[in-house]
Formats: sequence, C-alpha cells, structure tokens
Amino acid sequence: MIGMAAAERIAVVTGASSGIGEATARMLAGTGFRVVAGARRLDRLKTLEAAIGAVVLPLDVRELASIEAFVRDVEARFDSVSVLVNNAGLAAGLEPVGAGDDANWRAMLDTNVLGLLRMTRACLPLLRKAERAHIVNLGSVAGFEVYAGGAGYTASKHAVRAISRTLRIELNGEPIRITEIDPGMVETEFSLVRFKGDAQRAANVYQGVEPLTGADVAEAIGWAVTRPAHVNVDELVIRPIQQANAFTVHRGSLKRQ
Ligand code: NDP
Ligand code: 8X3
Repeated sequence: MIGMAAAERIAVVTGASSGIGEATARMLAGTGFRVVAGARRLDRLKTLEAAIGAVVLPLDVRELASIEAFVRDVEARFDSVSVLVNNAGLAAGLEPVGAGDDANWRAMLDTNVLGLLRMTRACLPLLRKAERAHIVNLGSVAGFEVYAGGAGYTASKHAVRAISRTLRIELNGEPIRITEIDPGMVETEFSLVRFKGDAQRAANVYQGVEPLTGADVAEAIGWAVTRPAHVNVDELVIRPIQQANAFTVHRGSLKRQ
C-alpha cells in the first residue's frame, strides 16, 4: 500500500478516458472517492490525473494480461476497492445481421461482455476486502430493447443485463451491491466510434434532440452509490425526454397541447 489515508475509499472506473466514464470519475472524486481510472488512451486519462488526482493506469478490457496488470497495480497501491464501475464499452457499426461484420461483432462482444466479466472476476477479491462494496455496470436501453442494425450491440447489452442479475444472486449475502445503469441517448464519443469517425453520421443521431450528457448519467451513478448501505438500486433507466424508446425519438421542440 502506497500513501493511502485510513478512510480512503477506492473507486475503479473503466473507460474513463471519455464520455460517461470520464464524467463518472469526476463525480466520484467529488463525492470523496479516490479514483483509479483505466482506459487504453493513457494520454486522455492524464487530464483526470491533473484535475481530480486520479491514479491513471492503462487498461484494455479485451486483454486478460492488461486486466491482470491493472489489478496488480491497484492492489499494490490500495488494499481494497469499494466501487467498480464497469463502463468501458462500444458499439461498432449498424449493419443488419445479413451484412454483419465479424470484426464489429467481436469488438462489441469482447469488450462489452467478456471485458466486463473478466474485469469483475479480477476485481472481486479486492471488492471483498472492502467493508462494503458496489459494482455498477453500464447497461443500456439496448439491454431490453432492440432495433434494426443493432443485433451485435443489443445482444451485448442484453448479456450485461443477464450478468448483473446473475451477480446479484451469486453475491447475495455479501455486502456487495450490484447496480445496472441503463441510459438511452447520451452524446459522447459513442456514435463517432460506432460510425468509425464519420462525424456527420454521428451528429445526425442527435439531430433535433437534446440528448443526455455524460454528467447526467454520472449523477445517476452517484445517486445509486451514495444510497444508505442497506439499499440496492437494481436498475436505473434514464433517457432524454424526447426519446420514448430506442427508435421513437421526437426531433424538434416539445409542444404543449
Ligand atoms: P465513449 O466512446 O465516449 O467512451 C467509451 C469509453 O470506453 C472510452 O473511455 C474508451 O476508452 C473505453 N473503452 C473502449 N474499449 C475499451 C477497452 N477495450 N478497454 C478499456 N476501455 C475501453 O462512449 P460512452 O461514454 O457513451 O460509453 C460508455 C458506456 O456507456 C459504454 O458501455 C456504452 O455502451 C454505454 N452506453 C452509452 C450510451 C450512449 O448513448 N452514449 C447509452 C447507453 C449505454 P479508450 O478508447 O481510451 O480505451
Ligand atoms: C446506446 C443506446 O440506442 O444507441 O446504448 O443502443 S442505443
């Protein structure tokens, strides 16, 4: 353990270099947690190191060796982890199944499903060392809704839902809470990544809509994490008012009848 204050509670956030993860890291630091931020783009994490004193470590959740090195480093610095936010994730492409792309499917399932499973398994010993702990999984409305072109992504988020529910059964009786956060449209780098850097196509997703921000979702995560110890927020669905479901979106101003 290096320089850890007695009452310091540690929060690990995966995918903290952008969007919801970055906002969550800032929010948790503001709530009093010492944040460990992981992602592949270490240069982007350096901003968090400067802004909130986060420990920033390289992490690729698709690589077991990277996860193991990350957790070893966390263990060397801190003796337990109180919060794990499994946020790292992506959508790749929007092709129908008939034109599906293997590399896109692999990227989504490897990151959103296997990455989350592996990261959770690796962190569980440290979570179990905390007096009480909390796992927050970033699901999505795509975890219980589907849309054309979304099979790979929605399958991955349906799996996240299954994993959150399974963990709640497996860890029942231990002081570890499991929360799944299910956002609708959040304007982050998500669509830019999905459409491989096509900024116009990404912008079209949010055309005429006031989408959620990463900070809106982080606030929901902060609320779940700061409930009294006996309260488990199972699932939280949060969308823009203009989005009724994954494909029913009102574009334009809201009108009173
Ligand atoms: P962003 O693209 O802005 O952020 C994604 C983050 O995940 C980045 O920090 C990225 O970091 C990280 N990441 C991606 N792949 C890996 C990997 N292999 N290993 C480690 N980190 C990785 O998108 P969002 O903030 O929107 O997405 C965050 C989560 O929220 C995802 O799980 C997404 O599915 C979910 N979500 C998003 C919604 C939206 O509309 N935006 C709605 C519902 C859920 P780096 O590239 O540096 O590794
Ligand atoms: C992101 C929301 O509707 O693009 O998880 O699948 S959606």
